[in-house]
Amino acid sequence: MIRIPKPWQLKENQTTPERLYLNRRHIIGGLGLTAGLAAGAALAKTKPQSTRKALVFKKSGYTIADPLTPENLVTSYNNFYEFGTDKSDPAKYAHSLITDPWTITVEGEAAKTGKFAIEDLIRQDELEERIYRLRCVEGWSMVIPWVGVPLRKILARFEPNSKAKYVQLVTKFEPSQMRGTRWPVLDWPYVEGLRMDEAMHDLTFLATGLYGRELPNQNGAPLRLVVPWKYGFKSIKSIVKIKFLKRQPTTSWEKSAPREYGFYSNVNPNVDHPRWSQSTERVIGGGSFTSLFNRRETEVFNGYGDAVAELYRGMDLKRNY
Ligand SMILES: Nc1nc2c(c(=O)[nH]1)N[C@H]1C(S)=C(S)[C@@H](COP(=O)(O)O)O[C@H]1N2
Ligand SMILES: [Mo]
Repeated sequence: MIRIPKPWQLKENQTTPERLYLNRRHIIGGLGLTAGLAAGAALAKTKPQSTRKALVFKKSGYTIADPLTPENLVTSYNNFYEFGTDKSDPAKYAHSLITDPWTITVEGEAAKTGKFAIEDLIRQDELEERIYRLRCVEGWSMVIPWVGVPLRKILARFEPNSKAKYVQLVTKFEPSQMRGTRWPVLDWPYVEGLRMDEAMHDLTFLATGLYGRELPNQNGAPLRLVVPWKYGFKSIKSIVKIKFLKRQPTTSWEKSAPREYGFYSNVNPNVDHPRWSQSTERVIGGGSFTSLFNRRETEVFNGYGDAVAELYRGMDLKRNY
């Protein structure tokens, strides 16, 4: 599965030596910091790209045979509506989110509930890297080297009981730090959910970093979900609450447009969004030689059918979209 891209598959920005990258980041980061200091004390926690902490992690066998999306695109073309609905808004405004200290509240059908400091939940010696494609329902995708831990490892520590059939995850909601929440674009806070077997699946990942460093705020620092066989919006960012539930919870996108977004949201080229096709996707940052015009065919379950199709055996995936 591991594949080294051929030189003709690399764009200039992918071949830039790391040293030049760091310099460029340093310059961009420096400007960000100056603006931050001018804007006031709340921005003291600003994390310019160049100061993102390097993480120690083990490589894993989870990879895909496509070139990585350049880091500068992964961190500048985002969906994080709490900071605005434009793709460039999160990179501009998410620095105001204070990510340290960070507490996660665990509630519901489990033996161990309460408030936990992120440091106590995510142990640095457990970190691994996984290369997963993120496929947005809008019809674009990126290939990202995430760093984190499988969600199942974390959930198991709370000892969910037999009544726990679903997991709900909730994003931080702090209007003073999230300018986009001044508008009722979604019913804040952002909420998502998984069925217990989906949450406990080995592919389901909690990321604390990308490209070997801790997550930038715009990508969901300090902790975000990555469910590689589902549309990007399932991958909820900046998580502050985990709730074990008996019944299927509603999700932000279901609430905002129930005809367009369902609970399952599995990547499925055969089920169109009511307003557009889902059969192909635009590869952000170029993609490979074989994806002419930067487009590729969208795969059923984003390419993970062998691993996850059994979770949905007997279900009508046109109805359960
Ligand atoms: N809290 C929160 N999480 C979110 C979103 C959001 O608006 N708010 N957007 C989702 C969508 S639509 C996508 S495609 C991915 C984008 O992740 P990325 O910006 O790291 O690529 O985050 C998801 N998680
Ligand atoms: Mo998305």
